[in-house]
Amino acid sequence: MKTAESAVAGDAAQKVYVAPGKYDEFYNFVSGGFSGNVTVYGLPSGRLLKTIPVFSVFPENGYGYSEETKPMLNTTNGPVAWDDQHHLELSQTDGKQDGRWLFANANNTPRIARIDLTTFRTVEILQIPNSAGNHSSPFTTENTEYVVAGTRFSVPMGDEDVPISSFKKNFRSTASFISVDKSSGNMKIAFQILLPGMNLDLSHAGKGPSHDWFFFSCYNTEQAYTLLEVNASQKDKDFVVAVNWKKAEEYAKAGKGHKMATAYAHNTYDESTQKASSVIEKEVLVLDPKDCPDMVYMIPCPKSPHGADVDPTGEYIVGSGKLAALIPVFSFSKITKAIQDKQFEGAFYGIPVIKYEAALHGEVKKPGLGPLHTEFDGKGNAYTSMFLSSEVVKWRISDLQVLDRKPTYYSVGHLMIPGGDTKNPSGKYLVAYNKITKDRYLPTGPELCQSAQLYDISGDKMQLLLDFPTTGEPHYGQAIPASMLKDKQVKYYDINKNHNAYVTMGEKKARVVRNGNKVDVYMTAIRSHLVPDNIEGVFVGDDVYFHVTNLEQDWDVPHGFAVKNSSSVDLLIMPGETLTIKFTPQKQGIYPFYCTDFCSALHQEMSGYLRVSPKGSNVPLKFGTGIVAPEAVAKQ
Ligand code: K7E
Ligand code: CUA
Repeated sequence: MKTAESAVAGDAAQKVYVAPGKYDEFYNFVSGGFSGNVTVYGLPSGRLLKTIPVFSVFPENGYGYSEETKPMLNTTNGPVAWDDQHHLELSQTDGKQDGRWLFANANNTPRIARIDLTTFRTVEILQIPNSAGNHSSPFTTENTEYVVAGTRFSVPMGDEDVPISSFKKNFRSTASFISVDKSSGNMKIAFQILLPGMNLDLSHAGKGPSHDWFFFSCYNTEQAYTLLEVNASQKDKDFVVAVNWKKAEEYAKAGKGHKMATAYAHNTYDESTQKASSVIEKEVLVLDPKDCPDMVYMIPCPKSPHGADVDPTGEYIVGSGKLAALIPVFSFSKITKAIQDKQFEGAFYGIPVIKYEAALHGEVKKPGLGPLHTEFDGKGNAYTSMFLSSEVVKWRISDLQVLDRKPTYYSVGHLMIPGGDTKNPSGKYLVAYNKITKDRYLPTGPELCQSAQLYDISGDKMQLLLDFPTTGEPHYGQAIPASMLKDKQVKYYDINKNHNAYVTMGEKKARVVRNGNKVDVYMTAIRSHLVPDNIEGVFVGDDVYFHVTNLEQDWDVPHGFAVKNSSSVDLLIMPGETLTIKFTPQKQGIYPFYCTDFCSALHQEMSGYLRVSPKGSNVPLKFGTGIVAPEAVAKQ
């Protein structure tokens, strides 16, 4: 009998065992789905190393609560402190991972984030206008020239007020090409390509011979706007949309686009001031395929495709119709030839549709049910997730033969091979990110844990090694050899380069300053005390800002800070860094504050008192460490 247990062979435990004190071989970045954040695991152990807050506030370190980080979550609709995070992509140089940045998408309020891999911090978030459901993102071109973001929901351009039933006339999808500055990494929307009303889905850039191209899958070319379950599943084929981004670039330079007034937030984190700022951009350049011949082509793809994956050579493009009983594989050289020979079967909204047979390398027959996503091992094989039949299917690209299949537990979404979407995959491990775990873990009430599964793919047959729980729904992941990141980590911030406006350079400079009803507390933290630790002369209704500078200059010595009854949770301040928390006391009383990170033997002593007096009382402003500092002066 083939049970889940017997699927695990005897040496699995050895293969995932990382002895105490030893490092894992890979960092695995996993999308957090509806948690909005990104988590980092070690492979092969599956040990959770870190949560990187991106699109959701994170009480553990005050992300989104501290005054410094609040602007990161700003949008044109004000602060949006949650999102649905699906896909990740590591930056690339020459089609290979370069270990500089990780890009992440927000689905619900369309945004793209950039995470710095020397600090594991979110350093930039760019909102995407003319988009809704930013699912088809963030995918990078071979040299990270662009990160691309496509619309899931078509919407009227410019948020026009129109009837929903005017979908065909008024609704459009867009593919945004976001340029990434080579040295700073700063993102900018270079242009948006206007596409017909339909739903764009997962996509990938070409590589090698197909370097200039980008391939998006799309569904709902029926253009349904209600009961999509039925109405968007009518046609036998939807499309892979092939965009020549080099041409698009030329058209943009030649002034073929039109500038459209819009609004979107661009948030950046400045390492030297340690402060995020948010700017509202007002314009975007839109390219219409009507004005730009040879820029966009459609390739018919069976049954509501959910992905387009490009193999390491750049020659093969795998479509995955989630309702299809086969996997179509397109050939880039055939696509190029079909375009030259004008082998078209018609047009969709004026965009030429290449004949299916003319673009096709071949079909993988009877691979399984519900093919979703494909990754590659760099040895000529592809691995496709089968959602409905809950399995991973390994097949050979050259002759399209199925070589192996292994069950997943259960309903696998994406697969991930480290570098599996680059020119240079490491064909050692494969991770399946699953949707359902029912009987796999100890039950935890109605909400069961989310999960990933690790397979060894180094041999002819795949071997299941490990189940490990994840945080939030794991959609996609990326993994990179640990050796590419571990020695580049920032250990602490140089206090002499701290240009935060509220930095306190040493305990002698610690002070409290009143301006009207605003009180700025310039506080320092070092093992094991806070200065000042006694503060009086603060009144009910004052806006008290605690600017806490961690004076340590050593790795792994953060200090925390929290004050009783503050709604702004916690701060976790790295060595050399300043963070600010706002507290508006509502009642008179004594408010203890303390360090929340166990930093030394005398951590429990790292605390102090704030006295809050009734509004209008005449308690003078005083602060210090147990004494009233003589220089305490209230600036009125
Ligand atoms: Cu298939 Cu959002 Cu990538 Cu999940 S998506 S599985
Ligand atoms: Cu500082 Cu505990």
